[in-house]
Amino acid sequence: MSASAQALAFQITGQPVSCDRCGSGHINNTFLVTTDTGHKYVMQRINKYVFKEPVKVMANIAAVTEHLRKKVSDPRGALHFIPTHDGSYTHQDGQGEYWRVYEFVDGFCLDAPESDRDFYESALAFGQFQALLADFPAHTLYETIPNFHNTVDRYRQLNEAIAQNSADRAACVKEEITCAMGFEEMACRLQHMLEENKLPLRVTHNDTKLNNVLLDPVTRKHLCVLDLDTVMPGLSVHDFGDSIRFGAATAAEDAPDPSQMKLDLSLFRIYTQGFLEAATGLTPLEVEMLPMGAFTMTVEVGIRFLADYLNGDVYFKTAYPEHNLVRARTQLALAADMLKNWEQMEQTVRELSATV
Ligand code: GN1
Ligand code: MG
Repeated sequence: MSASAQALAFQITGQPVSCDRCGSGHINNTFLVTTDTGHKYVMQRINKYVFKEPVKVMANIAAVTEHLRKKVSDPRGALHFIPTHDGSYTHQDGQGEYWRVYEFVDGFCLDAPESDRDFYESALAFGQFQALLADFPAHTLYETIPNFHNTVDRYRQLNEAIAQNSADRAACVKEEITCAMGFEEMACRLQHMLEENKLPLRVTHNDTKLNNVLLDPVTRKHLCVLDLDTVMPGLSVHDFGDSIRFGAATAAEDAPDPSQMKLDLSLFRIYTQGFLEAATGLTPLEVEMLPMGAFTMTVEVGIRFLADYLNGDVYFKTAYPEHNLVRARTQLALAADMLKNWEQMEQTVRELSATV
């Protein structure tokens, strides 16, 4: 059955007249559905390989968006999911695939900041997201991907992928493996601090890429954050860090030449400013660990791309055979550049936290 036919399972207004692929996520398939009454919806097929329990993913999202909706003054400030005719937030089709639909909001997402202001807006969006959810009962959320940002476990998975070598690629990535192992001790420090209760568990987004922020087409101010699949208890410094990894970089996540990939310290400063302004209530240690969050998220996704390459590209969508390897190299290059700029990152955080 066509994608457009799936929309009929939901309580949408009108009959679908078009259903076009959109979005740039690495996991789900996204469509824009327009109906004969002019209503527009975003419909997504949830990736079952990644999300083993889509119904729990949607239970988390429904609870979180409901909480946000009560707090935001602009209705565009929280996604509005449409139930099926049976009153569920997921529809399972004849092939066993899971679908969901939310109200389209006119806005745009960026893969790279076009101005300092855009990036600052994304910092406000993710900082505010965390602040608005500070009083959400974190224990009621399902852990939809266990150990999602447990970097120690991500290294375990990398070692497993190396040992299994199921795609017979390990011999070609020795250099990348050595580089990744060199970062291990430092990249695992935050996880140890969490286990020692030095950092608080909060409700976090966990996938804070710039392209997961919707900006207003007229004012370019942030409207809301998208891609709520991984909203779970987590570390604030991880949310900060993933935004830096993706947005405060001089090249795209999958730039083919890793030598082009550096940390942009000026964008680092702008994001830090916005995040500290909006994510109120961070502890002094959380603030101090912000640079570590950036390094950790960069290494972590680097080793995830590397492990997926070794496993034969089963997790992330890829556009060509070496795509995951290219991504891994570029992320490891960014992590190395962060180490070169460590003192400046720490200095920036110290300076801005004293004034915000
Ligand atoms: C995936 O869905 P998307 O593209 O926003 C991934 C993130 C990675 C990111 C790397 C559920 O995010 O964890 O950081 O790719 N999401 C999941 O670009 O694994
Ligand atoms: Mg996304």
